[in-house]
Amino acid sequence: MSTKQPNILFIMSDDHAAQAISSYNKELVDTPNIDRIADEGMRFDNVYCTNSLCAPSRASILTGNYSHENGVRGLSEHFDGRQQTFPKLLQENGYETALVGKWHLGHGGNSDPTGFDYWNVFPDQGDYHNPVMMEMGEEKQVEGYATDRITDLSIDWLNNRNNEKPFMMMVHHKAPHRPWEPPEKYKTLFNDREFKVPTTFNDNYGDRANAAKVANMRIEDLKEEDVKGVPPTGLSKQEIKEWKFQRYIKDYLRCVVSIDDNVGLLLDYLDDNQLAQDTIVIYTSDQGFFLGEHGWYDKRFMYEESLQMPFVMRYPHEIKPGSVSTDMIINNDFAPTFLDYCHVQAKEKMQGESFRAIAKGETPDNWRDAVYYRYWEHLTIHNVTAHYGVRTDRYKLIYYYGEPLDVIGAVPKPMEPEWELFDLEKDPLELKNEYNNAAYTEVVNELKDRLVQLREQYNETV
Ligand SMILES: [Ca+2]
Repeated sequence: MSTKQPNILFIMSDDHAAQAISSYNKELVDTPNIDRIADEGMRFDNVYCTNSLCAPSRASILTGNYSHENGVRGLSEHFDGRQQTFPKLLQENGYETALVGKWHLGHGGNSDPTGFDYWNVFPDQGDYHNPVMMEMGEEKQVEGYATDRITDLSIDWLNNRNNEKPFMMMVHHKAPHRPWEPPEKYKTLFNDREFKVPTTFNDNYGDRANAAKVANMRIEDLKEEDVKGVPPTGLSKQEIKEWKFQRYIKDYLRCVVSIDDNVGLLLDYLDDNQLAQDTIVIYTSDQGFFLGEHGWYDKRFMYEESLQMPFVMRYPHEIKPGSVSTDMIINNDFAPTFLDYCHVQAKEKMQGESFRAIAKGETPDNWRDAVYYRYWEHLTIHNVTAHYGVRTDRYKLIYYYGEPLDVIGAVPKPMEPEWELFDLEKDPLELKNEYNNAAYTEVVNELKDRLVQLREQYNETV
């Protein structure tokens, strides 16, 4: 084990589904540079977001805590930077720290980034082309394509950092978030390719909760600005849906290819500056995303495509090249893990746990066997019903409680509560709700008990 404090290079994109990384799935797109991190380190196959939405996931990553603890339950709830975060703890313990790219946790008051010696972020979502950025609070327009410029700015900072200190840098891409605008050079990439639709593309939500039926994130409803054009005349409803899917997936993947190129530039930088050995490199995304599965785009649901975060990590001192972990990890675990690697103690206990031992291939005996999930933002933009649930290695139980509670922005329209149970071994695509199947009564009761335990463990009272 290395006793030296390592550097951390944390690269996170926005809405990048694991399905669109070739280390996870060879069918869609080649991402040789992201794959290189996995090949030279570990690929984590069961990393889960605890609230599948941009701002809440970012707040959990910084604090190591669930949304109700860090105060960011939905997109309209701003982060209070006075609370404990891992960048602040590292900064207080000798690290030089930086953040470039998407912040999305509010501005002004106590919401601007804290714990960073340097920050340069988009106001809110940011733009793909010639974005305005806030450098330490000062607005400046940056010429060019966001993904490229974020990388340039990150490399500039690395070149000018204090070489006496270890560094922790967060590189947060805006891509491949809606409206999926690729760089000029990739605008025609995949033009001659027809992508296969996912197996569940024509899901009719027949054997599921009402929540799936009423969600407003269907491929056929993508707007003209999303697919950058109107379908040719004379197409059937199904043909229009398939036409929109091709437009959507191609732009999404063009954005992904550009991210992968830029990941490569950062890896080259580490090599060229003899930093690769002592730097922990992570590539992840703030949550998963539907790429036509269940006929959807977007996220929010506790279903697999949205719940899973891609996560690959390289650290030559401790992680065996080409290793794979299937242990259940949550985004709350990132902060305690980084502190563990850097030999820094949190002042207040975080809800996540360090998975440093897992990365070494030594899973602790008492490692978690269930994950708790909570989506709070009831019926906002995509009409997804508020829910919470538990996932074990085989089952997933979801409770759509259907209340806005006091979440800022949530819609004050209660929905009839309902449950879903999926047997992931028999039904990995999550098409059949087994909640009312008598054969699963015992399973349901056990999972309900587990849900109560987890809610108590994490101090969730509503
Ligand atoms: Ca996101």
